[in-house]
Amino acid sequence: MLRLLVLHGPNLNLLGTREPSVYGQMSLPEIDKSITRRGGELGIAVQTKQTNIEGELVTWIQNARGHFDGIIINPAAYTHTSIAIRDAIAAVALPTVEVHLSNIHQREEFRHHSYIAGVALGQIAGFGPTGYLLALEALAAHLGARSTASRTRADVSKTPAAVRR
Ligand code: CA2
Repeated sequence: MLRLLVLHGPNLNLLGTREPSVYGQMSLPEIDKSITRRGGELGIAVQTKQTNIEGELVTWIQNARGHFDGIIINPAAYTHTSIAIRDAIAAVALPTVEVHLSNIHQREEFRHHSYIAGVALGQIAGFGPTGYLLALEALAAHLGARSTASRTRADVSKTPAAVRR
């Protein structure tokens, strides 16, 4: 069973209580429930966590190695400031999808740059909470394709060279 870690950054615990015109009406516990439910349908074990502290995100990313197959992260405002989170993602080398509820590229100039995008498998922005479900599907497809590829390589290497020719 695939294991994915879903991380939410600062202020996302306020979802559903303020700024519904930008971030929608769903609360974070509701979003987490829908991610976990979709994970169950896809055969993925999901763990979700939120923090307002940058270093905590760094530690959780570092500790993901060996416990998770991939990471989904909405680093919130740290997207635009955190070299530490970028370095942790690069160091842990787990496929990571960056998610934003809003379309950061249509918003203020300072939100257009992401320190995370360069080390992420991909970025999903502007689809609200559905973005997390799309990220689940994307990671499941990526990891499924990778394990099929490594199985195929293993099968090939077990086949005697004479048969392979
Ligand atoms: O669109 C996103 O998901 C963001 O990551 C959200 C961050 C923002 O700094 C990024 O540029 C884009 C802000 C999260 C704040 O969440 C709130 C939720 C409710 C009320 C106030 C803030």
